[in-house]
Amino acid sequence: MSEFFPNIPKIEYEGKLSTNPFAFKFYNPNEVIDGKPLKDHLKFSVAFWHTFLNEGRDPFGDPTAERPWNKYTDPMDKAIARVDALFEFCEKLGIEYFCFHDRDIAPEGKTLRETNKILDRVVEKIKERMKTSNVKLLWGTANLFSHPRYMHGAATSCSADVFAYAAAQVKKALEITKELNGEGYVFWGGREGYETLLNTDLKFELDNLARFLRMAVEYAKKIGFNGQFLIEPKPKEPTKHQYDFDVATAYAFLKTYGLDDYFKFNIEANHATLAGHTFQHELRMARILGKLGSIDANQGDLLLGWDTDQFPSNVYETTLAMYEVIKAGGFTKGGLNFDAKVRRGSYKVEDLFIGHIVGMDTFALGFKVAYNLVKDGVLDKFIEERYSSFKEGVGREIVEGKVDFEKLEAYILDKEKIEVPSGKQEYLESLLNSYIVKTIVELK
Ligand code: XUL
Ligand code: CO
Repeated sequence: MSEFFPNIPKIEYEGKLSTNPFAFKFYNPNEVIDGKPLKDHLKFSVAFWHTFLNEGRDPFGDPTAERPWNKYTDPMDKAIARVDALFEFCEKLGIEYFCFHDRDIAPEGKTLRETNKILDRVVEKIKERMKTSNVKLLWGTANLFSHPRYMHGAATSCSADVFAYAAAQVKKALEITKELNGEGYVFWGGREGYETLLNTDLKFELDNLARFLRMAVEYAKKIGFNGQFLIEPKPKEPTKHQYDFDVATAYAFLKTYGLDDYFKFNIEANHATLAGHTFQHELRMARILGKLGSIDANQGDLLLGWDTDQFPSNVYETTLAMYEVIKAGGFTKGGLNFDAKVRRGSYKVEDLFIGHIVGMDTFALGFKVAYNLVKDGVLDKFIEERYSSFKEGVGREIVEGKVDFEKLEAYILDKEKIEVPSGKQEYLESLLNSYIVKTIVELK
């Protein structure tokens, strides 16, 4: 079998003091924590589109990336080569999952029938490789945004033909996701949104989106696909306003249309910040709703207003993210998918490995810090104390529904001393820093 990355060794764990760019410093995949190897807590996944398709093109310049599969010129040969490269890449990094859009893995034909046939050939190839590998499918999805037909959206397009095309495309994508034993299926809004309300029937588009998702739920049931359906919120880009803006908006939509039982969320760090939230906020919202399904692991650049999809390197962020995941009970049919791409200037193949290594190390360390925070219960204790006035007296009566405005007025009207505890934000921030340091120092 041809080696696409002959100069890259199998990436091993060398420990926190290693300076080898091709080694893990914090990610020791088989280290058992809480009865489970670290790899199963984190469930890392490669995003096929960024690693095997992104070539460093931007609105101002041509592709920069050097990619070994580009030696193939025939689109089908290239598609098959990319599958071999994916398996070699994952195996060298010890990554056990990948995610893809239908259009990432295979070229399109003239009709959907032809396209589906081409897709089947690549799916066969993936199945073949899976037989002798630990690499599995985390989730599949359909690309309902690149082709010009989707200029006005897919399920929310003004064209019924486009709605039908998108439906048929998702039908096929569900079938192949099932065939490859995908743990989930993602709906990212793509172009489901609007540029201007001057030409948009907002109510009709939302109704159609709900109709579309209901058909997907029904078809999944019909074919016995048991994967988790995931909505991936994003507020803008490519459209000015995306309907799945953030967790709260998407949840209200699902509730309104009676679809909430069938979906969880796939939270992407950079999408959260575009929505004006922290990554932790979106994860927390999903967690308290019981809907934290999976994560698209990346980071944005807060100075830029678009989705830069950078590899995660910020331990503070990954600590807070993994805190939410642990509190949610960990991943079941979900994981950490690196929806991240190397910078245009990082054009060598080795940069693809380094990007993933830094992302994996950053999440492994974040997990370990978060695990210690949860184990010691320091934040829980603080928060419990902060709301302790609701445990007794009038606070308890409020919670138990035993008082109303009049009773509360009678209670407070003549009270001279009003109790208000300090929020101690600075103390908690220093505690978080201490936990990062303590965790690193105690690492073997
Ligand atoms: C776009 C994005 C997508 C989804 C899958 O911002 O994140 O790649 O993850 O369609
Ligand atoms: Co994403």
